[in-house]
Amino acid sequence: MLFHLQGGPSRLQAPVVSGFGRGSAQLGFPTANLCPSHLAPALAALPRGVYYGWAVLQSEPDAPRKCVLNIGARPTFADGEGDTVEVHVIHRYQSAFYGAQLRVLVLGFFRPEMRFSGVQELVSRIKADVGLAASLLDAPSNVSAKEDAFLIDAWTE
Ligand code: RBF
Ligand code: MG
Repeated sequence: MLFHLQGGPSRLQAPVVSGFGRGSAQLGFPTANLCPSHLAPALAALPRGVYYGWAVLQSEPDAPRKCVLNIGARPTFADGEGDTVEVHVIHRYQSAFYGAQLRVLVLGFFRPEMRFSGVQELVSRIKADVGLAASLLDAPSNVSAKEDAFLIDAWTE
């Protein structure tokens, strides 16, 4: 189906590290930055771009949440220090979760990363990404992906 990853879902698990603090403050889309060194093999199969899937926090293992991800260098901003893996969980959390372990089942690719002419243009596009992810993840095949063993397996660190 359109948007689905060619070789099936990708599975990412890593601790959340601190980012630039910009996602939340400047864009209104907080992102959990995943520690890239934990992800090397999985990332090799994921070109830079925007993806969607399910995210589970170790502290709430029974609550998969819809998410969008950006993998890349954030070319809209000048301070790109190499690639990051940033997950925006579509849920209103009360606080940041640095240090937490996060699992992400990446189901599909939306678009390549782009350089926008300004923050407003980027924010509008992220809103569209989030809306698309929210509705695609209600499709039966994506809902059933919540049962993927990777998401429900016991957590060992
Ligand atoms: N940054 C870009 O420069 N170009 C993009 O196309 C882009 N797409 C994004 C899509 C989503 C769904 C999210 C959550 C982030 C995206 N970002 C993009 C990254 C954004 O610039 C970053 O989250 C903030 O700068 C905080 O590091
Ligand atoms: Mg972030």
